[in-house]
Amino acid sequence: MISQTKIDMINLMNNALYAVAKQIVTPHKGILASDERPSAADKNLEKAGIPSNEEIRRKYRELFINTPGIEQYLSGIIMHEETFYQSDSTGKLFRNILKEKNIISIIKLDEGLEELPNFPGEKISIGLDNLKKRAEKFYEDGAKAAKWRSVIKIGNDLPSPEVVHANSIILSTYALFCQQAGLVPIVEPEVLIDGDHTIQKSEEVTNKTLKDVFGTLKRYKVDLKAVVLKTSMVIPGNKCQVMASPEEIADATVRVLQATVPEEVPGIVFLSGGQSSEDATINLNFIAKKEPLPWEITFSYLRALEAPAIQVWQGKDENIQKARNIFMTRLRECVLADSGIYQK
Ligand code: 5MM
Repeated sequence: MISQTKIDMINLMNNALYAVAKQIVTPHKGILASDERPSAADKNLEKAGIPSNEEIRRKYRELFINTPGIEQYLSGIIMHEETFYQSDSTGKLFRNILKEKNIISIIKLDEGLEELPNFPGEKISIGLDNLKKRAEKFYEDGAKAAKWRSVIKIGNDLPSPEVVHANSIILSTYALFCQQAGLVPIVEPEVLIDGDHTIQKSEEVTNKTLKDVFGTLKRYKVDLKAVVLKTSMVIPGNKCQVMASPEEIADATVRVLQATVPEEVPGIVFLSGGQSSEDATINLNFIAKKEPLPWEITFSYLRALEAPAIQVWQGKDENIQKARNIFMTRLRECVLADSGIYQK
């Protein structure tokens, strides 16, 4: 029999998780996903003409984290382990800076993607080995939530139900270890934009994926009140000849979410997934106009928030102020879109 003390402890821990999950989706705030792994960050910076190394990556994170006033717009920042243990140029740990700003430190826990043998072109996310220990350590060091991304690729005969389900099991296992360690799991099954698929195909695949993810989370007894969903919007592939209007995107996205996401889930955050900054903002705006919805919704963008500022920064100190102004404008625009009142 479980003792009363143990029951009280479990209740205390659950209530703490619920409070963090709610804080992540605080109305009129969003998330900055600044969590690419070092190799991906280097690639992005180099694409923008900035030769990269560990120190440049540190400066790149500092550019955003030390922008004055971000706490008005951000409830959380997702970081890679490298950033989580880095400091700004005065030696202050990034995670302590966030704590002072009342921004939640969210740690990326997946360790990337691996092609699954016998399923060419399809990937599962990896990193479950040692997850228990890593989750506990990050919690001890101040993380309050975590993020794990799986990808679902649309193509001829793709995705296969097997790979969709394998990713659901992995996401559910991750979510369980997180909650046990005191971290709120952000569950991110990203349906990729790559391809010539139509919005109808994207809707069908997103629907199947989210059904499978939530069915599995339930079967694994993950506490859905302490889960945040990070999802793609339902959009046509980036090589599709037929465009979709923001209204069509909002309709299809909300239709899928209403059919698949249980109401006990406190919030849904959107990734930008390769959309332009402008499209990611306009589409969020149209989705937000469809309120009231049973969950809080907001943004959790990487490229759509950071890309315009990185272009201006160019790795140079003299451009920091200008880049930060652009970043603040992007945050303001996304927060307006999150309320459905953004105007171009
Ligand atoms: C693309 O950035 C993240 C993945 O990085 P790795 O490939 O290095 O693991 C990704 O998880 C990101 O946090 C989200 O997808 C949101 O980013 P976007 O740019 O889609 O808004």
